[in-house]
Amino acid sequence: MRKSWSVLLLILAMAGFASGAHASILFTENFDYDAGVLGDSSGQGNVSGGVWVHFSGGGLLIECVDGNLTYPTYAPSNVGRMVRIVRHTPGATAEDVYRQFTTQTPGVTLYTTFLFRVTHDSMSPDTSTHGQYFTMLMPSSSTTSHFGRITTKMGSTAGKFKFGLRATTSNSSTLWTSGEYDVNTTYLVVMAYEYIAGNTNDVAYLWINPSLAGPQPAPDLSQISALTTDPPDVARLAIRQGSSSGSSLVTPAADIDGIQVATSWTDLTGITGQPDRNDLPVVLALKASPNPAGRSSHISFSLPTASAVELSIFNIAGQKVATLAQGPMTAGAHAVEWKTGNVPNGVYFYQLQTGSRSVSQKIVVVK
Ligand SMILES: [Ca+2]
Ligand SMILES: [Ca+2]
Repeated sequence: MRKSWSVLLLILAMAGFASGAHASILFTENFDYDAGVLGDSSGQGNVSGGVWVHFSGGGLLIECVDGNLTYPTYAPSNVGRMVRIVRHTPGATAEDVYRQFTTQTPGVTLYTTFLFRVTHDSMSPDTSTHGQYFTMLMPSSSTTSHFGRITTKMGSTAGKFKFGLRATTSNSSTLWTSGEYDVNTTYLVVMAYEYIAGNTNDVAYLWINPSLAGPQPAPDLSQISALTTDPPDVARLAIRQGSSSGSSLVTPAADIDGIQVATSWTDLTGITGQPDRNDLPVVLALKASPNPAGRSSHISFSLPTASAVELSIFNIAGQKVATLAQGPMTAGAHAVEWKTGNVPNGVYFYQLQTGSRSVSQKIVVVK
């Protein structure tokens, strides 16, 4: 490659990065941390380096543990570890943590997606009104105002459970999925919170195992907020362990991985390996052009240091369909052509792996 092209590509790559090519993705979390306590602030450590903030409870802690959750139509993820919520007895003290993101004001829809696996069938009974919630959004200034609570309770038979959605604590009912889901199975969960100026008009939506490949599908559940004063802003995603004293209302043992918070449905690709910490090398500006691709597309990226890389293409079933580059590469800008050949039209992911880091993006093929 001529030097002028290298410089141009580097400039383009840096410009794309600096101008917020992924501005609508507020954060991606693969739990690329050491094993240990995720967010506790009272001496047990904080493997996230303060990215996750302890705000309530103690005793049973939310921990980063070995292993990853995967789901076929989510971008291939094998990055870092996953987080574990520990099942606990009613009334027990357990930890709650949040991760803060850029403050959002009315006029946006916040999409939260993650992989979720219940690992024990002891949880709130099917007769429970609200079950116990394990994740929600919060404002920048409060940990007691909650939007888009996602909750679980047992199903009608052993080994099954239901997902619930409650738009806000002002809503008297929790809506429940008609379908029942299996313990020890990984599900793709998407919750959207449509944040509209004015009171009692926000809407929460929930999808279980939606297709991310096309336009936003009809939700499994939706509920209009009954909140009579609009939230001042939305800026935190919480993971929470809940229990009510004297009852059996508890969050189940569960694992969570691959969290993404974005402001559009089309960004929910399961993009992995976005920098969780500043001290790890990152890949800048992974981009395909043109996208949608016809007969070919050029995939460009910039390496901050010389690295062994692997650039691969996956279909939405998570099967590798091409390896475009494999081996050592110099620091700086690179571009690799993908000749789409005889792959069918559809959605694919291009993934760049450097050491323990992996970054994926969506590409559409239309020939
Ligand atoms: Ca992970
Ligand atoms: Ca509103």
